[in-house]
Amino acid sequence: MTKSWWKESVVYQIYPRSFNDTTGNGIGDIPGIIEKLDYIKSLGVDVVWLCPVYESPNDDNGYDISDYRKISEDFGGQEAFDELLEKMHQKGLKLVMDLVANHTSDEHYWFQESKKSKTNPYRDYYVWKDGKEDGPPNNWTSFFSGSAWLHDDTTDQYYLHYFTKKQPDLNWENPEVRKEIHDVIKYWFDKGVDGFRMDVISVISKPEGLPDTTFEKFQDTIENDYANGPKIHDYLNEMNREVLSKYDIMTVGEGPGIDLKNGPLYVDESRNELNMVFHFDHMFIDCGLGGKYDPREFNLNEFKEVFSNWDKALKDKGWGSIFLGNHDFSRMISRFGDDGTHHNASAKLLVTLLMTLRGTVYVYQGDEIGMTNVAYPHISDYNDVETLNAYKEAKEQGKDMDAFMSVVHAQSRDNARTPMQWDTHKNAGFSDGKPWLKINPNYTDINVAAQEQDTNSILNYYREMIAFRKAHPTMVYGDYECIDNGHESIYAYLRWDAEHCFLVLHNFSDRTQTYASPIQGNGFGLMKSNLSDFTDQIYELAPWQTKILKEH
Ligand code: TEU
Repeated sequence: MTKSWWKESVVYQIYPRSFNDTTGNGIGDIPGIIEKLDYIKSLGVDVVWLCPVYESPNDDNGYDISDYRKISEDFGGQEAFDELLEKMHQKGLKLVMDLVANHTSDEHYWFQESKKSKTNPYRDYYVWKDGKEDGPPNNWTSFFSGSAWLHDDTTDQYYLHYFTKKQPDLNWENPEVRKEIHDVIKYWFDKGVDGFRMDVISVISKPEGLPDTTFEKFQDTIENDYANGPKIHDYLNEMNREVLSKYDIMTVGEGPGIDLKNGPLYVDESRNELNMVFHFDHMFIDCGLGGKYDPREFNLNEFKEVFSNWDKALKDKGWGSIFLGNHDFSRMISRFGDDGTHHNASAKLLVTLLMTLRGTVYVYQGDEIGMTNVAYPHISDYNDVETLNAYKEAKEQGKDMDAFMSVVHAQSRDNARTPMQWDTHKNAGFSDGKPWLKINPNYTDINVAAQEQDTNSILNYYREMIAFRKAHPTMVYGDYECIDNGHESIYAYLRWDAEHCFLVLHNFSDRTQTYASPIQGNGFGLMKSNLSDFTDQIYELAPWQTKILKEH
């Protein structure tokens, strides 16, 4: 296994709108990040992944870019960005940006030109098609509800949009488009940016002829028409050859449809495509076939299997990404932990899990203080376009809207987007003005300032666990094997290399559990736990207790 800085890194993800506002306009900004650099550094992380900060009309909060080379003035503009990059590098932090290249904003110059006429030089930058019998070219739906096509009167054709209608899909078949994107990547690398997280990269290649799809095909990653299209690997290979391979940077591709079968193809080192991918096998584990708004009960054994299977799939070729939350999902503690009675213990258990699995670890802002889901009473309090569209669709379908509201509470992306809770001052210290999204009312209990003062806090435990991972390369590169015989509440695994062997135990329940170790002898001693009042019984786990044992 080759060693790399990005394999050993812990990445901190910042959703800039919600991080820290220095101007009082209610929106977080880059100077706000600069102000918190010492805080970020104090966590012990190595890399910051910054969600989009480019010029954008913000139909999807920056994931609709109108100029790839311009930093939005809302966030402080280019000067602020240059200062951020310089100061981060001075502090030994790397900066990874978001590349949104499946689509642009409809306000991007390319699209403005493209829609003018069928002969415009930019026409083929996007996917335009004639409709069928007074309807769209095919039956595809957008990821954010409704048809994936919008009719445009000027030329009487439809354009494809996988996401909102203000996010037209680029036509990657067109070599000029690919060249444009390569140039954008080069532009930022030449400025010193240390990598890219590539938004929905799995869907950039569209199937030949754009045929109608079926629900059955949609459920299958191989047959799926949206993702892993016929030329995806050619495009990534070309991008790697033309740009990525020329820089010492990291890449992580994101997207629906990446699974155990095709995931390794993206990251196999001998194939020269990407370093890592984000798959969503564990992130949709509590969703039914209907997706995010079709809830299903969480099952710990299925969850464990996801981690075990992916570790196995990537161990000889490629590298994994370990994460439990981001700006698109509800808060990890509310989904996988206990955000009530066992808030402190379960937040610590989850970070112990993150820091003891093989792969590059990603921590989402606010998780380091155990920020939780929010439950706004009114749909008008929500901002996220995915939530609002799903609500509208459910209403049109005559669903029980009270029941639907509780799914919104559990699943809305806004759960993860509520402003960062810095202290107990007005607006949790996030902004002097009216925040773009309401603050979670629990900020008086859960905030950075309080946790800085408390040696037993989640925040200080995150710091400890990040330092622990850094001090034990076995946690980064070592082998992994799950050894809990399918216990319904315990997740236990070994991590080992030639020198060391660790046994990690997690109790995902609010009852005391005893681990039946299949390993003979009593060779393990306790190294670390999230609870200080543990018993002498090494294999006994209090509710939400986690233990790291080391072989003598
Ligand atoms: O999300 C990709 C994606 O697949 C989403 O549809 C995701 O599955 C969904 O939000 C989960 O409910 C990326 C970005 O991370 C997201 O914020 C953007 O809205 C989306 O792409 C479009 O750019």
